[in-house]
Amino acid sequence: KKHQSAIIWFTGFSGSGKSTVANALEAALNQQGIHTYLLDGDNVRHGLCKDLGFSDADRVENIRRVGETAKLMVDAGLLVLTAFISPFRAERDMVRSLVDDKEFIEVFIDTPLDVCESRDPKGLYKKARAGEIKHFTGIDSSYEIPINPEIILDTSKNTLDQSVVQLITYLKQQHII
Ligand code: GGZ
Repeated sequence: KKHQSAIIWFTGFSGSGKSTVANALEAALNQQGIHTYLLDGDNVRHGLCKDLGFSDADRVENIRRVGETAKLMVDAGLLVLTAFISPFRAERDMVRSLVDDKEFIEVFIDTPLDVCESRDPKGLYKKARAGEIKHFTGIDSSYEIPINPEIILDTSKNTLDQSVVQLITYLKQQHII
C-alpha cells in the first residue's frame, strides 16, 4: 500500500482557492501513484445533494452527506480530498469525529474575503451584493473560521506550487504518504 487513507478537508470562502489547491494536490498525488478521490460541489451538488440549497439547514445536511461519503471512501482505503465552503464549525467537527484522529486534516484556505470578492470568477459576489443571491457566504451568511486547523494557506500570499509543497510536506511528516 502506497499511502494511509485519510480525509483532506478544505474549507474557506467561495473564490478562496479551495478547488484550485485541491485539484493541484490531487494531480501531484496521482503523479506519485496515490489513489485519490476529490469530492466537490461539481460532483456532489448535481447528484447526491441536488435537493439541497444554501440555507443553514441545507448546508448542514450537505456537509453531513459529504462527510459520511468521505468516511466510506476512507474505509475503502482512499485518500479523499473535499472542497466545500463548510462554513460551520460544528459540522466540520462532526466529520472529524467520524474517522480516527490522524485521518482528518483540516485545511483552512484563509484567503481574505476582499480578495475572494475581487476575484469573483463566477460573478456570484456581485449578484450577492446586488441582492440577487440570498444567503451568500461572507455577505449575508456566516463563515466560522477554524480554531485548530492542521494547515492554514492564504492563496493571495502563496503560489499554487508553494501551497501544494506545504501540503505534501505535511502529509509526508504525518506518514500519510
Ligand atoms: C455560497 C454559493 C451560494 C451561496 C451558490 N453561498 O465559487 P463556487 O460557487 O463554485 O462555490 C460556491 C458553492 C458553495 O457550495 P458548497 O457546497 O461548498 O457550500 S456549503 O459547504 O456551504 O454547503 C458558489 C456556489 O456554490 N454558491 N450559491 N448562497 N456559495
